[in-house]
Amino acid sequence: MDNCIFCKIAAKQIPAGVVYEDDELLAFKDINPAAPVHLLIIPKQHVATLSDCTDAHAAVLGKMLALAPKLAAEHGISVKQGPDGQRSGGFKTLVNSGPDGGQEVYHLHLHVYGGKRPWRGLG
Ligand code: D5M
Repeated sequence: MDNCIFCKIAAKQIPAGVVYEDDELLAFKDINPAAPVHLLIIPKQHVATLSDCTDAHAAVLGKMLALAPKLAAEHGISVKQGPDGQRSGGFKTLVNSGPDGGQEVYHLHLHVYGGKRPWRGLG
């Protein structure tokens, strides 16, 4: 899509810190990280917002969510569980949708945040 910054990243027209790529998805480092690890997972095919998604997008949405724990593992932010059952580590996933949802870039993206807290502006 013309003038979509994430389409341009997907098309390699502008640089990004790409951490994963396949036929359908791209993941890259957020340019303005709010946490020590802050990644964005996007579909290569343009869809502006989660509100535009239909049942036809269910597979790619599932792939986006399924990629998050794989990237989390690669970046050292998986949920870990000790022998006593105590969990540590972990990450947050977030999709901002529309103005009231805080969306700034209108190409669907899944944020993945993790690392030592506090994180900027995130609960
Ligand atoms: O978040 C949009 C996110 O996109 C925001 O955290 C900054 C990030 N961003 C914007 N431009 C770039 C480029 N060029 N590379 C990497 N990251 C970028 P939202 O959910 O729409 O509020």
